[in-house]
Amino acid sequence: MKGSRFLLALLPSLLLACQRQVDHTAVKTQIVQPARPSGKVLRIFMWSDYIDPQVVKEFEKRNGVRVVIDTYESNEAMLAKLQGGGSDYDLANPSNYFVQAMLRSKLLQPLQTGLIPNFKNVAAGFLNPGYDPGNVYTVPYQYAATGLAYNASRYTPPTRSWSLVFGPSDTVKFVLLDDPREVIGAALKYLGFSVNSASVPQLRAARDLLRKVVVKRGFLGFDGGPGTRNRLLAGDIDLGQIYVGDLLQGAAENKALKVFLPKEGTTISTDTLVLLAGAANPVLARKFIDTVLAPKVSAAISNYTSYGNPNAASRPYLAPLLRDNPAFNLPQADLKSGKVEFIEELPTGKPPRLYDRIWSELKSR
Ligand code: N2P
Repeated sequence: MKGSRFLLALLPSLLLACQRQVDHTAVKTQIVQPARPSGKVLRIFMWSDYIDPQVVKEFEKRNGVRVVIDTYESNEAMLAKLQGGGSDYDLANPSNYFVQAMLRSKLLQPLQTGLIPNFKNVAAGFLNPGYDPGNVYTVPYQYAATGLAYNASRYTPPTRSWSLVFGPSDTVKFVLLDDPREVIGAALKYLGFSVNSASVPQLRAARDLLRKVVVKRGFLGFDGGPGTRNRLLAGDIDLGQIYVGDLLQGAAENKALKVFLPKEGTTISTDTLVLLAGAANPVLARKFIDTVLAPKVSAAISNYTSYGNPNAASRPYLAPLLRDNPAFNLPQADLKSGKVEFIEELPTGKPPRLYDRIWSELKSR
């Protein structure tokens, strides 16, 4: 997407959606005969809990290859590992706002979408995004907003606000995402600022707020999406900041898990698939991207993960939660208010350094 686009009109629907269970069985992918094994291994570095394992198995059988997927729970962890070398992945899965940083680090090679026939299925609103003009390096994979989740069997939030965690009260046990742009972004939103603020006074205000938050007795630390979901399921915490899809995966298991988008607004991001510069198997990697962009496969993935699907051709195969809910369809006309705001890359220089300093300080407490 170019610039910030927003979802205010979609909030009520998403709130409703967040209370519903996902039908993981709605779309079945086709079972295929195994091809002769080629000995090839496709290595993918991906956000955790972000693909239907059945899709991976079928790709392996159809192509006679092995697929190895290693996972991460933040863009920072992904980039640090790839910058550190020593990994031999073909594909990675950065969020929109990390694509340019990967390019600057010379980690990417052009995808050549002309070699990926199913690229034609990408919905118009996700084509030619500001973070990758012309889709030279990325295809959109899935997207999600971030919310506050709770286990209704042990806690009823008195308000649908970030004040539950950022306000002065210290009566609930909670965790925040182990993700600097999400945590600082949520604090900025709570204070009425943009999640992409590059204003030093605004960032200092967010820092001052977060300094008070991390010393609360109820603050039980930073965690990833799946970790937060599991702590909610186990009843270890009352509340957790979480990527909505990760929570909805838990809601399919336990109806007491609920999530809402706080009234002050929140973040959203698109996660992409990129071909790494050092890919050993670029042809197979493109084939994998082509497969996940096939309408039924793309739908099967999102039906399994409960994340937003940017594939126009998959819509007929999406589970009702994803197909009929405008929160997962991003109508362009509704993307304007700024309440739910796409995280974007920060301008280079002082603001990113301030984000880094705030995050190091918070994590060292
Ligand atoms: C998957 C989390 C992906 C959302 N577990 C992060 N943008």
